[in-house]
Amino acid sequence: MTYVEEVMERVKKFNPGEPEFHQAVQEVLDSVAPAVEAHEEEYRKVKLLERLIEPERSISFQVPWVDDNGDVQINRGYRIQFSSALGPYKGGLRFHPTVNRSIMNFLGFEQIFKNALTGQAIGGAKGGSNFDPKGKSEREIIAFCHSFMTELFKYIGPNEDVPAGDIGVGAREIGYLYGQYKRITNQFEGALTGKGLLYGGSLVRKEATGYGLVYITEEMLKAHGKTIEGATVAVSGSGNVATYTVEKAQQMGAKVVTVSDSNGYIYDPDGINLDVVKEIKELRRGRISEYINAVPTAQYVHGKSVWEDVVCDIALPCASQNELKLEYAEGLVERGCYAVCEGANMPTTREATDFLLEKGILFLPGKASNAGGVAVSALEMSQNSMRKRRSFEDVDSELHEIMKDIWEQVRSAAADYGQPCNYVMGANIAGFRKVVKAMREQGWV
Ligand code: NDP
Ligand code: 2IT
Repeated sequence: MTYVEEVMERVKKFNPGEPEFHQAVQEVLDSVAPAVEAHEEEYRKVKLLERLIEPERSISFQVPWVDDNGDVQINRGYRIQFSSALGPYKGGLRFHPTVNRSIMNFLGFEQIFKNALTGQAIGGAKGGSNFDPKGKSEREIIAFCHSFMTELFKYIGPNEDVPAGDIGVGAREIGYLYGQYKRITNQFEGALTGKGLLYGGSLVRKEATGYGLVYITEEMLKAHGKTIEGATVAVSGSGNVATYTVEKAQQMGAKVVTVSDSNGYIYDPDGINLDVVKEIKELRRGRISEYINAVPTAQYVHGKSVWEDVVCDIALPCASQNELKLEYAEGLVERGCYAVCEGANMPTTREATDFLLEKGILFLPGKASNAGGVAVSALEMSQNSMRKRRSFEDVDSELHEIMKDIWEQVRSAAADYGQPCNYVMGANIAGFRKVVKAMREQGWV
């Protein structure tokens, strides 16, 4: 067995029943195998891969809270502090009923390499809870967030671990979490990012993941003699990442024809009206099906994924893991799609990814293409440390530069290993090389 195969066996043995975690590790290990081979003796000796696949610290805790009926509810909270090789642990919090150890481990593991690509000094982490914010009252959300932080505060801090948002956690939840952190610690400091603008949040953080996705998509397209201007783009999801992906794609001249949620999708042949989406999702916290009340010429398709029928040039999956399956990828390619760039984390299954690469579809993996969010989180951390506030234009232009730089790292690492169009390999190797170099320079601790 090769070293990579041995370590994959180990992941499965010590983390049984964690398919998403296995999937994320398998993809990284397959990509970095050639880079590992060249240094196999050294890496085996320092147990490099065994260490990378084991979180430095993994915390799970009870989150009791009282619902509006006066009944006590209980959820499980997590914080997986995966790697501090490059800086304080950094990564989002997800509140969604599907959250379990596998989802947390996969997200925390991916975050190590994504954060490395940003060039910012941030380690990798993830956290969250199986709490379902849907249908909860404002008071219940506050009660949950306060209880969650009452335990989490012990493990975080501006130089230790800095959580942010993810699915089900936006500026509202970060505000409630931050309020409780401040009460318990008596410190007004940058222990969370994605905060409100009045108390230490950064301009552009809200937009960063979506904007960054479109910036790097354009870099990749340019390198292949194409542009997003005039292209028909399909987006899935209608949350934070999807919304600001649509916004930037439209600003850059694309026609975006879809948005979705877990119930169904909207197809608007005239191009998505983003004011309507924001009104439904950000102001009213409604469902995307309501779009057709405001835009009767659009279509709402219930119970189906965007990827089942849409005709597009460019696909930007921005909802959740494994949403873009092989059969959908086959259909997309048949209907003329030539680029897929991931806004969500691991939205494309392994089979679909392999198929798209085989077909020569331009494919950017999430750990490169959605890194703009965490990159601006790091800029928020530095503004908090300096007690400084940067303008929208200033942060946006740095985000743009970071995404161009990520593209360059991904492109050149892929080329270095003789697979010039395999950006999955490029992203994994480029991130891996940085983490390994930092570990070596710190004496492999
Ligand atoms: P939001 O909670 O704002 O939005 C999530 C969207 O995805 C909603 O439209 C939701 O629909 C849909 N969705 C969630 N789970 C599923 C599912 N299992 N099946 C179908 N649709 C689903 O989250 P974000 O926009 O922040 O996150 C979206 C993705 O982007 C996630 O993969 C996240 O990890 C990733 N990401 C987020 C970053 C950030 O800065 N926020 C940064 C980098 C990556 P519904 O309302 O019906 O649940
Ligand atoms: O997946 C991600 O990169 C995020 N959810 C953002 C993490 C962050 O710390 O801003």
